[in-house]
Amino acid sequence: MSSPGDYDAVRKDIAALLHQPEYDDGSAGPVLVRLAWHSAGTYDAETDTGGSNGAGMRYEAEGGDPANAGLQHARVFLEPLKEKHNWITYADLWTLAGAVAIKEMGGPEISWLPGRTDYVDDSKLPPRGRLPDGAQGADHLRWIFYRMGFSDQEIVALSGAHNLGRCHADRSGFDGAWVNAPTRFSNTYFRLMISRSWKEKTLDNGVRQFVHYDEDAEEELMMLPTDLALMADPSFKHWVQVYAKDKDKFFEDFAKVFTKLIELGITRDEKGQITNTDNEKGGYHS
Ligand code: CCH
Repeated sequence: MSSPGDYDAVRKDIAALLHQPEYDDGSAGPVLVRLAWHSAGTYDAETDTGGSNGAGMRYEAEGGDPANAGLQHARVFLEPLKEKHNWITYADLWTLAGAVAIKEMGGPEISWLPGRTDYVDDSKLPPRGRLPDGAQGADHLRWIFYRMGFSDQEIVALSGAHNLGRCHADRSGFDGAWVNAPTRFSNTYFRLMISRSWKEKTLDNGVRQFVHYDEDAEEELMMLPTDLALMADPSFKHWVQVYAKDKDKFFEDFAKVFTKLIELGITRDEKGQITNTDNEKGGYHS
């Protein structure tokens, strides 16, 4: 147990749980970052639905979306922390875990504010299909990310998270990691995108992705069709080039845009208190 509001105690425990020698590349970090992103990336600005508030992924309607396959691993990693610090909401814990994981893996400091509730408003449950499909191209990326209010520059900066982790054939159907050191946050993803030649490959399961075999690497590296769409579109490509050259600029922009992502759908007063959650009206609690 910790005292309610002791987020530093939670941060410490998140940092300590990242080391998972038996899991993937030895770290829970990448899948925690993906959990934070998918919890928030359902937001729709026009209807003000979706977003990290509410932690709807605990329920089948959202958690069972095929786009969220595999994220139960992230939730299971965090469950002992939720028990220990039972005053924190899932919505805060998931977003904080992503922010702490990025920093612990060598990335920038992400500014994070608490206050999300686990209250789910049925009328605001996001429909499935709001998360991006890796098999698509630039138009799809714009359709998904403009809906949340992101610009082309922000789309590219956010995509840089693919410097972390890997695809799992039994989760998304895609397979492999984007970079050689997938638990170290860097701009390598952008550098490899530009400097290597990527060949189309159809996996045994029929899924199409792009691959490059690097002599220094133990395994073939990969890119999704959506990743390489960033190179095919002039406006996106500009930012890929900027971030490939300038790691500090990437870190700075990534930190800003990740904070924006985990704040989608949340309005705060000048003290930072969330003003648009209404626990009294309809819906249900966990
Ligand atoms: Fe992603 N991502 N992502 N992604 N993603 C996958 C894995 C990770 C897309 C598709 C996939 C973002 C944007 C996109 C992470 C962070 C972010 C996988 C493999 C697919 C497919 C899943 C599996 O098989 O386990 C597509 C399409 C987009 C479009 O833009 C954004 C934005 C972020 C965060 C800011 C991370 C981290 C992973 C690795 C997860 C792991 O388990 O290792």
